[in-house]
Amino acid sequence: APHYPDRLNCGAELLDGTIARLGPDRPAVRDRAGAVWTYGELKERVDRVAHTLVEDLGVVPGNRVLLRGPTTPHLAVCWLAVMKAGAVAVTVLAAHRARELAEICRIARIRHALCDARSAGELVKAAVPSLRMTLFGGGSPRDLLRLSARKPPSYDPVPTSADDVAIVAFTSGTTGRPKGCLHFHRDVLAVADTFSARLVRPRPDDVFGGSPPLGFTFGLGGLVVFPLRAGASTLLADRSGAGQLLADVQRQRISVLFTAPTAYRAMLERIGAHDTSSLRRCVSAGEHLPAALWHAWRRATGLRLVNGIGATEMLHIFLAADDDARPGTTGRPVPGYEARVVGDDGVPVPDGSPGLLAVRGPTGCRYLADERQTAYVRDGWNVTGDRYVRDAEGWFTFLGRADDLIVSAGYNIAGAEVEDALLRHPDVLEAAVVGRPDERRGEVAVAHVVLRAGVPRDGAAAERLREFTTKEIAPYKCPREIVFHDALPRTPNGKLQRFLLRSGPPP
Ligand code: 3SK
Repeated sequence: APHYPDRLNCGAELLDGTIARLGPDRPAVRDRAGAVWTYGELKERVDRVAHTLVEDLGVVPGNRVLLRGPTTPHLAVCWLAVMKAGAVAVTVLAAHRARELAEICRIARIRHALCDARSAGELVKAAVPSLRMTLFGGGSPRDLLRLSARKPPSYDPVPTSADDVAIVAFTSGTTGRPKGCLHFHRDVLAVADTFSARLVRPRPDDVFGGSPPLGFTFGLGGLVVFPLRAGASTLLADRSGAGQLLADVQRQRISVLFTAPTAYRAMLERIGAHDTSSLRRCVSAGEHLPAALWHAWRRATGLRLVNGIGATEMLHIFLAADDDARPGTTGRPVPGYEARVVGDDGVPVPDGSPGLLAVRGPTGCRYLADERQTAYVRDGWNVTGDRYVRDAEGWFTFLGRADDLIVSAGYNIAGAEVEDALLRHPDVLEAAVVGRPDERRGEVAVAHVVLRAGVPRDGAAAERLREFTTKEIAPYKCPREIVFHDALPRTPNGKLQRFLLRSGPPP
């Protein structure tokens, strides 16, 4: 695991530290319109904003500052300025609605917000008592970046302790009640110095890009922390689907891509018309990556997806596969982390037996004032709520979320396995399998399926899938019912909301 000095400011390390190593003239951030700021230019903007935060807005070290907006270089400037000022960034999603924002502000006791002018409406509606809101990105004379233009171009970063809180990352999981996860300055660098340095292996000439928003730590790491730590550049632009992602790869010559399996699958549908030859490393996380998709991406691009699983609680990816990937498995512990499979009692189970994934390493879960802490961290191990099996060679295979296990007539059915089988059928674009209470069997498996464009949603399609799955997996695992959807319900982070499929009528 990496070691850091007692005094450490991650914002200063990512900017001033990188400039000290590689100079100020390398490209740092880009936008879709073609603007490119060098490291020197980025640092100047960040330092001017840090002056404004402290001198005009009254931000003091330790204050929690809400950051909200679509992915832009300006949002990254605000995040870095908050870090350098020794305050705590609480980056939320542009997709969060007023009720969610009010709850996050209440839990994290937020008094300052920096908000992209386009995302201000819901924050105003949230009516958070005594919140001081400052806009950026709107082009108005009150825009934070304009207000900062007259400030000095250099700011001495607050000498935070390595163990001072740098960010509070909120997760709603897939069930609703938000939890704030505290991460220190050293944690922010640790995920760059473990997962990124060891598995992504970025170079200063890389161009990073991808879809996760900066309010999801997958995006904060992949699109801000990892590129800046490596002296590379990053495209910071709002996404709207696979076509845009492919166009960005082609136009901006993206070499390191971060996105989720759903987006890789959607990109494959239209990849033919695009030049993806700039791609060098493609990271997939956020949900299970089926083997068929790993192979399809390899056939289309010649590249092996770097698959991984992370958690907001752990800040980033802790289990991943390098070029020696065994498609269908998630991978092995990222160097610096340990992982094992445990029973409900926390005791490790033998290889080959299913159980709960437990991990420990340089980052870990610290919920902000939440009683769920004791369930997540047991004996120093973070129990992530994912069901896994480890084989004798140390490869970890995802079986589903712990609460997604379907128990039917005494048989355990892992939803992920049934989904993989469905996804191998050429008609299927997306699949989610959940349990439904059943008088005779306790539960039965119900498949929620999005068919590929042009495939009629009729009885014949359902029959084809039924026949196909009985050939692919044991009959007791096959879905008893197949429901077709236009799209599956997902959180703003792209996580499937299985509880909505379990509980209600089709979305
Ligand atoms: O796998 C995830 O869902 C995740 C969560 C937080 C940070 C990074 C990742 C990949």
